[in-house]
Amino acid sequence: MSRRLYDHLRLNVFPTPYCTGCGHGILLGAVVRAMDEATIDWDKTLFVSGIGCAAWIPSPHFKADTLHTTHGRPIAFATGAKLANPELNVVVASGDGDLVAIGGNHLIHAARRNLKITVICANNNLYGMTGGQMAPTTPLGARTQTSPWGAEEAPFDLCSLVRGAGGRFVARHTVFQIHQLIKTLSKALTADGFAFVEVLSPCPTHFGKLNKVPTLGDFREQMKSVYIDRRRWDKMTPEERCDKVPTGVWCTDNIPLRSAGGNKMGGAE
Ligand SMILES: Cc1ncc(C[n+]2csc(CCOP(=O)(O)OP(=O)(O)O)c2C)c(N)n1
Repeated sequence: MSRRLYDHLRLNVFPTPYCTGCGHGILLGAVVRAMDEATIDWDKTLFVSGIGCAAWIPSPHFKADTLHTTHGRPIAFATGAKLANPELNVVVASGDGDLVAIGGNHLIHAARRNLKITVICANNNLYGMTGGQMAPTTPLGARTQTSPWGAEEAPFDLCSLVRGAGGRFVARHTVFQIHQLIKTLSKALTADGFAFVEVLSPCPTHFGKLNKVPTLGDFREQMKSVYIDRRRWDKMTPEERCDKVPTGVWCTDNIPLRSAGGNKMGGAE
């Protein structure tokens, strides 16, 4: 990272509390670089997070205004801040458990309302901070502390969920696709509407040790084979897609708001 960017970090709190091989530190660096690339004014930005390992990305590490809130509620706090001061860049950075499990309802309604905030979801496929329990993002068959024989329920496809709810800028990358990730984050930070970026982040401590991906290198190989660029995905057959997940950007800035439905269905003019 260029020395200039260190000015945005509270260097006295480093090293981060993250375990060896955790992807959250890579994401932390990517957010700082994306802020710089998008020339966002740090003094006009508020970072909001909930509770969990990922929730520690902005606070205490960023030298910025940060709201470290309660588990599942960062989007609710972010909504209040944005409505109180629409000029503020409001950036939520937190975990999948925080944003999609306990906080899932806030997420879909913020997307539906097209609230102009940026939500960065660090998805490590489980609840990391509390010991690695199964989450609604745990892949089918994956072992966790609370699914020792493998998860029996299908996970949410977070990007499809947010797109379906009305999110305008929706994207997914792994922390290993670092250049695309920084570029996408910088676009999400300046998107004209609700922006959601899912970032697949390895958790060797809890996920890796139970699923034969014990090191960051193992995760890189595994993620490279599962998470593929959506341009490749688009050309694949349903059979080829079955154990793959597309990455990239789904931008639906131009979709019309769904206000005409009432008339078509015989509702009031
Ligand atoms: C209301 C409430 N329920 C549960 C908890 C316990 N809790 C703290 S962090 C956490 C999981 C965080 O998981 P995630 O958001 O995926 O972040 P990670 O730690 O994996 O980065 C849970 C369940 C809590 N603090 N508050």
